[in-house]
Amino acid sequence: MATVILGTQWGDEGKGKLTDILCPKAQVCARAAGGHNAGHSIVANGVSYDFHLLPSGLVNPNCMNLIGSGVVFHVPSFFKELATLEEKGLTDVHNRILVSDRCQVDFDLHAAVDGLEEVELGERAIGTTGRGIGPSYSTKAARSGIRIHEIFDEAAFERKLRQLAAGYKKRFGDLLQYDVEEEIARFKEYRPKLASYVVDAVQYMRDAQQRNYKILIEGANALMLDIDYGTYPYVTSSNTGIGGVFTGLAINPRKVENVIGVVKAYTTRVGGGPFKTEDLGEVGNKLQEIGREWGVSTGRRRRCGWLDLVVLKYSCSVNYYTVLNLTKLDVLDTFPTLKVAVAYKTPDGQELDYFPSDLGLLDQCEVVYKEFEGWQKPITNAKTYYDLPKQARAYIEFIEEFVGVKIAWIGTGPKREDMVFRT
Ligand code: 2SA
Ligand code: GDP
Ligand code: MG
Repeated sequence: MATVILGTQWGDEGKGKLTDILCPKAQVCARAAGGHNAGHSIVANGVSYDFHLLPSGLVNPNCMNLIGSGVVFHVPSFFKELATLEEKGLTDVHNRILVSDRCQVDFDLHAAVDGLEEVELGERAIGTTGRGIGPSYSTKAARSGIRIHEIFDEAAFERKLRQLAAGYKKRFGDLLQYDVEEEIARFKEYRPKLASYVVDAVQYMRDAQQRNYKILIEGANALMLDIDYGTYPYVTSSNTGIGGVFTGLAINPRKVENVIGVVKAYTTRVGGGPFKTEDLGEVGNKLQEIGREWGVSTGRRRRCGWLDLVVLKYSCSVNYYTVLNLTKLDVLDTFPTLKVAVAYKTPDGQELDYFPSDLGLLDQCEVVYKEFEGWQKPITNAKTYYDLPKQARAYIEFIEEFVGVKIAWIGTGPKREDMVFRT
């Protein structure tokens, strides 16, 4: 059986923390999409761990971890991240991580191109993480990308990489600061080191499912950054929603019993693009400071604002979450009043209760808010649902009713223990 954990908003909802909490029940923790643009922070046993390319299941000593075929794989980040986790005291990490041989390789070439494409966009820049994610998925779709298994055919690998670099050189000329021969030399070192982690992930997943292993799939980024369903073009370049799970991992769809949507109790977004409830004043600053809203991979300040239930309802309509995890509710502890977006009003007065595909129309809309009384007391020590103040419960129950999906977990602090489970 499998459980999928997905971000419902623009990322950084706290997917890593829930993955860590559910891992003891799983034999395999897998990533299906994205790359080292993800940033998942976990606070466990007094230590804080950051994950980018690797699955968060590595914190759990009994869990095997798989990087699925839909991931774009940056080789130096893989080794660096494993070394950092070891320095922090995680043991046996090298024996608990496997990588699909069908993953596309994310080269430093792709990162150089990512930067140049952002410069070309000027004011309309996406605000990418600069990790080469867009160019890696572009070369994959253009069929000029290189997969992990190809690394091991040295001559063909070198020919393909030189060809890829030459193509980009034609487009960007001297603006492209990239030495393909240096990258080729680095791969001579990576090649033997990488071999032991690489598997045929289709076979691996089939065996795991035949053995009835419990599989936990850790989503990266979030639905509003999905290449098809997000705020295009201000998105990442993978399917971050439920679709990406099936293309990125050969999993039997009938085995997926839970799709958990992780929802931050307010909204954040890093990078450019529409964000209707963004608050550029006191509320936004307060959420940013109390919530410690900085990017885990790039250290960028996250934009902040109230919870947007139009977004959440739309996210439910694409991903069909079976339950939700509301996170960071404690960040709202000191606010006397809270607001949530319940509709968008068009210039002709029509109320939209759905998220429009047309960003031009979205831009013209005003947000319709509903206000709530704040609870104004700390909730971090709550152990059960009824330990939460009644105003917090009213907030939770309104969200649940609005989107029609049960909130089964409530995050009340960054630590593993800071989670209220509701039966
Ligand atoms: P990219 O680099 O091509 O995937 O960027 C495209 C857009 O996707 C956004 N994006 C993210 N948004 C939130 N969190 C992400 N991960 C890191 C984190 C980000 C960081 O957990 O904090 O450290 O800055 C992430 N990754 C990609 C990105 O901001 C662009 O809007
Ligand atoms: P992810 O990308 O969805 O895994 O989320 P990130 O790790 O990028 O960002 C979430 C941040 O909030 C991390 O620093 C977590 O430690 C922290 N966090 C997660 N859940 C909670 C919570 O319920 N309360 C508070 N205060 N922090 C939380
Ligand atoms: Mg994150």
